[in-house]
Amino acid sequence: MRSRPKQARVLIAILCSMKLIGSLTSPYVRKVRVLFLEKKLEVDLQLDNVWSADSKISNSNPLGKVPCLILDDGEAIYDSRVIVEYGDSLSPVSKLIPTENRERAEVKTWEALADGIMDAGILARLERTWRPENEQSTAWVERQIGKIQKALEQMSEKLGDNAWCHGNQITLADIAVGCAIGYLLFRFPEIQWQTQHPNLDRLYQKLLQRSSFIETEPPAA
Ligand SMILES: N[C@@H](CCC(=O)N[C@@H](CS)C(=O)NCC(=O)O)C(=O)O
Repeated sequence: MRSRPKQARVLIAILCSMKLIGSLTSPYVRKVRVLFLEKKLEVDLQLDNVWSADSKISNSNPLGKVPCLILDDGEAIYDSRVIVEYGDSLSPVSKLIPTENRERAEVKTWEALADGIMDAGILARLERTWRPENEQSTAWVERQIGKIQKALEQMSEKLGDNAWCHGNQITLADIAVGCAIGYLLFRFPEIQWQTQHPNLDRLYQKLLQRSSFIETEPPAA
């Protein structure tokens, strides 16, 4: 077998020892996992249920949140936006965040929009699942669902008839959008985004053909 150049061996050694703390249901974790799969970067997924009393996440991330990437020297990197930037910089394979400033800002704005859907969805879900029923606020849940609806409208408008969210190939923008709308299907099937925004569905169906999205589909709810 041909031996690999020294630089490549060092890189592989670094990459193989990375560990991603996360869950199979978190859309932020999915975003990171999809990006790593697209870039053909190896990372060990270490499952942690942040909602359980025996979660160890705060030993690595004082905020108690996943995803959290642990580097080979034990340094922890969070949150998902920082991890995807780091991941994209590790390998030239399939550049997912443009380097040019304006384009980069556009892709990161798509990501912020998608993350905003995840944030609002999680806040609404926690209100329904975490708080005792008599303390739950319908107005709070509706406020969050309103944000999701507005963000979906904006995504659909921005996507239009384009094949991808930004430029003419897959970027972090598509990955983040796919994870956000996939999360809605998983936790909020009552939100009818597929019929309201057929262009988002077209994008989602295309993403679902990719092994990165297939491998990271959340388990049945
Ligand atoms: N902005 C963070 C959000 C991460 C986040 O909220 N993760 C959820 C899981 S979906 C979590 O760990 N929540 C635990 C908590 O809030 O205590 C990111 O992008 O990584």
